[in-house]
Amino acid sequence: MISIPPNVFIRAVAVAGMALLGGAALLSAPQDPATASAPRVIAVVAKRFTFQPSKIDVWEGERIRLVVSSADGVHGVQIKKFRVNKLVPRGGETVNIDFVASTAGTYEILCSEECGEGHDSMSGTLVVTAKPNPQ
Ligand SMILES: [Cu+2]
Repeated sequence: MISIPPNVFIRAVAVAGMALLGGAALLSAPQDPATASAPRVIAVVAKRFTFQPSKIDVWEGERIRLVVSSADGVHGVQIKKFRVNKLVPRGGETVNIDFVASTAGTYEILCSEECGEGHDSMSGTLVVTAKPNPQ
């Protein structure tokens, strides 16, 4: 029978343990911010009877997060093409609206909550521009 000196055994366990820790650290390493697909965050304020900004420009395929708050009463944000329809409460609390601008085009941003006399004319514009082909 081969006997292993205790100090060698301990050293082997320590090395194996560090290798495991190293592997785990690699797996949980944060993504490079340049390649992470974080959404583009756009703050929008809804107020009688406009959205500000009234025109939002994004690229086709971009992940978008609208962070919407109301400057007065309850409003709604609707972009039919991207199945967006969310209430924005009174009081300034923000609502996150996440979607992917998957198709190029010009789309209406509508208020989906009856908010007063100018409600029917309360709209904004989302312009989704196709990315130029890389040559
Ligand atoms: Cu409205």
